[in-house]
Amino acid sequence: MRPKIFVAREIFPEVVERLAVHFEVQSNQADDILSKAQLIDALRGKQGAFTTGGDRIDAEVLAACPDLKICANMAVGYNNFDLPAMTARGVLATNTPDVLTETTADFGFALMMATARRMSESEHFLRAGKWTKWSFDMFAGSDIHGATLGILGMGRIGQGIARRGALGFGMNVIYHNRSRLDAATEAQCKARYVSKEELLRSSDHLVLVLPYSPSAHHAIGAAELAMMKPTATLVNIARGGIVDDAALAQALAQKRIAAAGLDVFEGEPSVHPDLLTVPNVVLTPHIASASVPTRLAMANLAADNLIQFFSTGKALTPLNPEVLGG
Ligand code: 8YV
Repeated sequence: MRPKIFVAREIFPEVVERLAVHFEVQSNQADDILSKAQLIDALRGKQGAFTTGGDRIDAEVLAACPDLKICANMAVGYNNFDLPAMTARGVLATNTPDVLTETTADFGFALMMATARRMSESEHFLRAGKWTKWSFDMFAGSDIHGATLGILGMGRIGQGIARRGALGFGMNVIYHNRSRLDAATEAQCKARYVSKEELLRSSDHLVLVLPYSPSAHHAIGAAELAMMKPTATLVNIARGGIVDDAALAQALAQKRIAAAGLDVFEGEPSVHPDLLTVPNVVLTPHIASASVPTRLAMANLAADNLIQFFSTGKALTPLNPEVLGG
């Protein structure tokens, strides 16, 4: 009998077709947002799950779905998984690293530029019919070239942003990370390791690319924002919850920092109402990895993990390989 899998959200039809060659597939192509009870109902009796970042797999779901052997996440981040609970139950978790690195770094850099050069704010002004004359300081922002780029979280995507800044725009790149990079990688990225405090105090443009974990919750709050330059910009392409959105909205309203660019939000898809009313913020709906080729590569990698696992007992990008045994 073919293994049964559930695809939790709508994905590319050709990827569902690929999966259907190997599995009995139930797919949420209607793209309904499932409650936990509905997710459990759909996963009961399934051996595999194709999930996305919004599908929470926790101890309760695992206990209710004892047949589940693998959850393949179509995302590099996996804070929707309770990984220790999955490991304890022998459920394999996989993610989609590497295939989205450059696309996401492109977007982080673009969001930083849009923020520094006030692109959203000025477009709204133009669309509202307010552009009646030239003026010397109309939407004058800050420069990217030659500025100090700070990166908090220096994994693959952080390194991609550092390379763009240093090699493409002559930026002075500093970073802070749980662990310092080796000298060769630092040299490749032309990045200098600094303390978190120095990063906050010295960055002209600070980009957040760290994974979410409880210890990263509100890593940027009122106290951290107060250390930043009043001319600085902040970009978050990592996860909602890393920034205290209420504190950020207040800092932006009071011009304690110049501007922010946010692709991720606490409690998304809800957005803190104060962020919707401050002008000096560029807001995008969690699309940093959203180029068509990259989203297809992510979906195919998640599918490949399911196919490999059920045909060979291995996976391409396991997060808890210890459950696979020898
Ligand atoms: C996804 C992401 O779009 O990969 C990640 O971690 O945040 C995005 O690329 C999102 O998680 C949906 O799965």
